[in-house]
Amino acid sequence: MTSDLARRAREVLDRNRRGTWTCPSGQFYPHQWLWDSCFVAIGLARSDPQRAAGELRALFRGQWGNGMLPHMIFAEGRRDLGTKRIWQSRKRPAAPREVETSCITQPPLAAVAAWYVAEALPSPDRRAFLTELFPKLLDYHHWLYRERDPRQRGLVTLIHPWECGLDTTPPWMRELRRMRAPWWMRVALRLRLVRLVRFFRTDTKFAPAAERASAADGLRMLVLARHVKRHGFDLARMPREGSVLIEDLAFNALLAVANRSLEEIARELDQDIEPELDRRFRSTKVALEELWDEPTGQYYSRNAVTDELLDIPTVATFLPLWAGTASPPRVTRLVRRLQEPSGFWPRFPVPSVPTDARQFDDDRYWKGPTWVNVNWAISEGLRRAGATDLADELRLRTLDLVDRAGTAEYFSALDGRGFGARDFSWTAALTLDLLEAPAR
Ligand code: 2M8
Repeated sequence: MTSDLARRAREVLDRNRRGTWTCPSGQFYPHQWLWDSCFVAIGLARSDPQRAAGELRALFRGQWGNGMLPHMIFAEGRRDLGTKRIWQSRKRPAAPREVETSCITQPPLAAVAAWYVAEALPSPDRRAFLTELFPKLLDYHHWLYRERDPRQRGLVTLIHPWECGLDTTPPWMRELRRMRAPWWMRVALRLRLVRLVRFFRTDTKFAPAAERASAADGLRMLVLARHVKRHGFDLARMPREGSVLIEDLAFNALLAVANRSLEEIARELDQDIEPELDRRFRSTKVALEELWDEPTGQYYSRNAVTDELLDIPTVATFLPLWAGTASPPRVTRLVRRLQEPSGFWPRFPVPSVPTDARQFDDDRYWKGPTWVNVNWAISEGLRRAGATDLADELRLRTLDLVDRAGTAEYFSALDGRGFGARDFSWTAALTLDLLEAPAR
């Protein structure tokens, strides 16, 4: 399987290459996405470190004057009926002039990817690359803490589910359903007119609607995007009532990992992280553990307004393993939970929602299917927690899944069928990393 799988993965990445950057999928996702490009860079780091470095440099074309890295940079000259119109970034003073971007962010993996790539670069290039990226990465982390953790709780608050990467994950969708919808949306939902939204969507032209975000979830996300826009995409201006403000588990766990990468980069460059930022980094490690729920033995996201834990189980519960913040008893419980066949360890683990949960949906986007990027992150976490055998088992099972079903966007956890895009870049890129992992 190995050499053929690697060849197929490389072909996908070559087909999706757009000059210096790589789109997630030629058909479905023609633009540049933040965490997708980070995974592409990680996957390419060892086989093509120069392209991987270019992929990350291209992300900083979109960096805003205030430090934010946007979740999307739009490809030049692509007709885009839907999303570009929502943002209109050029109307924002802090947005870059040369490219159009979205006005929200996505999981902050840029420092993580930069460190993976740097480790693969020959030493003179490595230093130049890190010297160039370090101040930009610092600006981004400063923005995250300044703008998104104004109360200094240690956790960054997200203002839209598109920021969390696990877009339609059940806890977020439950919070969205609680939001008061405008009258026209209530009418549309009642009369089931939301199905009309499908006419304006491109994804359902390429994949069965059952595999994508439901029309109702999609409409609620658009309504929330308009709400966020009315408040300048600015957390400080957003009303506590009527907004959906979440201290997201996956995002903050990945932030803790990224903070550690930034510390590694600083050490490599003989630089210091200034004390104020360093204090914020430490506060995140502590605050992450406040998201643990002892009775159920899981981590959850938290509503930033009510302080309620959003107690629907999802795969995000395993990401703190990579952050390295969990105590040994918590690690033991998580590792045991991960291996339950009727929950997170069916035939093709790890489902985005456990198979025994009411919310589990075999083929729908982030509501059940297995995703390669999450498996990859969990396997990094297991390795860090010392569970190397299980990490390796997950690695092999993930490779087997891609070998059977191809480089799909996501897969059935029950029977391994591929769903969504078939030429998906992070599946291809991380397959390369998983194939090479024993050498690390
Ligand atoms: C999905 O999100 C975009 C919006 O950002 C979409 O639904 O169109 C998510 O899976 C997200 O995590 C991913 O980065 C993006 C591109 O692959 O697609």
